Amino acid sequence: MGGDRSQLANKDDSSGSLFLCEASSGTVVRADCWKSVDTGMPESSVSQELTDKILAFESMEKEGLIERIQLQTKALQENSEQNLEDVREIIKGYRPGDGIRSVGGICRSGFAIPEATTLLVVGFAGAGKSCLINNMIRVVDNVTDGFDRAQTYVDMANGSLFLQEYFLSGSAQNFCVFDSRGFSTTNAFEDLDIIKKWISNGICHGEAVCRPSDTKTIREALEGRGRQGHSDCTVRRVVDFVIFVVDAFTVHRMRESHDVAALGNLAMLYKSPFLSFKDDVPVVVMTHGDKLAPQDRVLTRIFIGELLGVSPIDHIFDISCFTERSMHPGDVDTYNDLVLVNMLKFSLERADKNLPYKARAALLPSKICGAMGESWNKLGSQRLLMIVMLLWLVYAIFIMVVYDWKSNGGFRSLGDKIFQKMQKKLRHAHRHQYRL
Ligand SMILES: Nc1nc2c(ncn2[C@@H]2O[C@H](COP(=O)(O)OP(=O)(O)OP(=O)(O)O)[C@@H](O)[C@H]2O)c(=O)[nH]1
Ligand SMILES: [Mg+2]
Repeated sequence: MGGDRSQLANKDDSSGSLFLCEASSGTVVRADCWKSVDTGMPESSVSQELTDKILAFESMEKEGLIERIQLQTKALQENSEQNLEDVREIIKGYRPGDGIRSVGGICRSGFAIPEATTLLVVGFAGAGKSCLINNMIRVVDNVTDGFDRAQTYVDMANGSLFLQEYFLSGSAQNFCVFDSRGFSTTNAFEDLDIIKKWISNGICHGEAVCRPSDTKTIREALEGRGRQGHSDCTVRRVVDFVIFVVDAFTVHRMRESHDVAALGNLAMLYKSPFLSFKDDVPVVVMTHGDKLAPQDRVLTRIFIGELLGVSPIDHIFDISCFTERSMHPGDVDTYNDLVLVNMLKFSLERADKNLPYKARAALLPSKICGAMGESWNKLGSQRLLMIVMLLWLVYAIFIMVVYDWKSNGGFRSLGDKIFQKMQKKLRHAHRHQYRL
């Protein structure tokens, strides 16, 4: 089903930069709109703005935020084991569309609910996307080995080159996560084009992700590694929500060295309108935090929030990924795993919130049901009680009438009466004829 959801746009985007497409949220979006958002300004003023942002961050009052992050951490650490179990159960029992609320006069049946909710994991090369997916499998399936299904790379020059779909077996086939090729730190425009294609056309397992600037070695790797299967036989899925992975250690270094070009690319990619669903921007997962001193880790989280324009407390999930193939009891960090499942729960809720509506014609039954639901809600409890009592009264009268009628012979006696009347009329007519 995922493949035929109506909002998948026409694959042909060769008409140039200005085209219209229906994003997964069902909204028509101009493909060139990020240009006015992020690159409308000359490059030098963008760099200046980022330098100013870094300087402003250095002198910014951060104590309040640091304290709130520490409080949040402390609250999550308390009873983390039980909470982890509870959220894990919620995720395992998740069904697509669970988070739908009736809005705009449309109830649940008016939404195009997918067979499986699709979460796309994106981020720079080496940020830890594949590793995060392995950790999702580990935590949701509650296993200590056999979770390293996505290939991770130590060497950033290598890396994932294909879109790969993963179902977390604990969640049956109700939602899947897609691993993707990492963004390049040098050519964000190519990545913006790739994002546009993923969101407009949908994504499918095994699809190669090529860039025009790919070197001969990478082209050969794409060809060689992709030899076994063709992505055109796999289901094309609409992206329902995006998880944006950011390497805290690299961002910390970029900030310290005032690497405005790389930071600018990061912000530009994050702010691509194609990654957002109406007003919901991608959830941010901050990885590699374990490589930083605790103070730097919190500061980097706040800085990423400033750079991307999101709350470091509610919108950035600080998850350090477990990087080995199997886990020993001493390695378990329930707090970290709780943050991970909370992030998944948040993503699934946002995905459901932004599910597109069905086509206009299919909406009528849902509108009727929505209107009925609304008028039902409008009725006060007293009025409702009166209606119920009235209905009972009507029902009681009906039963009494039927009982009375039945005890007088019901249909049979009525038939007899009609028959007798007809006989009488016939006899009368007969007599009248003879008299004449
Ligand atoms: N210390 C630490 N290492 C991590 C973390 N997350 C990932 N890594 C390591 O970082 C390296 C890159 O991780 P990957 O998951 O392959 O990164 P990726 O984003 O999938 O990279 P591409 O496939 O190239 O786009 C691997 O060696 C991981 O083990 C983390 O939170 N902490
Ligand atoms: Mg990868």
